[in-house]
Formats: sequence, structure tokens, C-alpha cells
Amino acid sequence: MRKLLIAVLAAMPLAVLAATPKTVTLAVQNMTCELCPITVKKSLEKVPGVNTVKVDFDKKTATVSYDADKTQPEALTRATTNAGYPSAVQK
Ligand SMILES: [Cu+2]
Repeated sequence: MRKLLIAVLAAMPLAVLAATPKTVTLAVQNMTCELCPITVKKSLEKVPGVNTVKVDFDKKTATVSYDADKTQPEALTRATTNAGYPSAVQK
């Protein structure tokens, strides 16, 4: 039992290292007032695997860093779209 616990604890830092951090910039539609970026930010932060969200109201973009092992850009665009702000990955 004790050995198992130690093995689990030892494996944890490896799991952290195994995360694949990525950053994507989304072009977000419908952001018309200063409150919109907050809604967009919240919708993205709810997606499991999202680390940080930075919404630029002037540029109409959301820059999201996420764990590529847990989520994909499609899930991010879906989240903002469901919140009323259709988005697409900016190329
Ligand atoms: Cu608004």
C-alpha cells in the first residue's frame, strides 16, 4: 500500500511534464461593449484544459493557452460560439 502511494506521488511530476502547452489566437465576433470580453473569457476558462485566457477588445481576439492533451481549438471556438460569440482560429 505504501509503495503504491510512493509510486503514485513519483509519477505526478511526470504527468505535469507530459502536458503539451499550446497557445492559439481566436478571432471573436459580436464583442460590442466592454462587458463582452468578460463573457468570452469566462466561457473559455470553463473549458477543461484551458490555462490562461487574454481577451483583446480592440483587436477582437482571444489568446488562449491550453493543454493540447486535454482540449483542442475546436472546443474553444465551440465554447465562445455557445456563449454567443462565434470565433475562429486566427491564422
Ligand atoms: Cu457586451
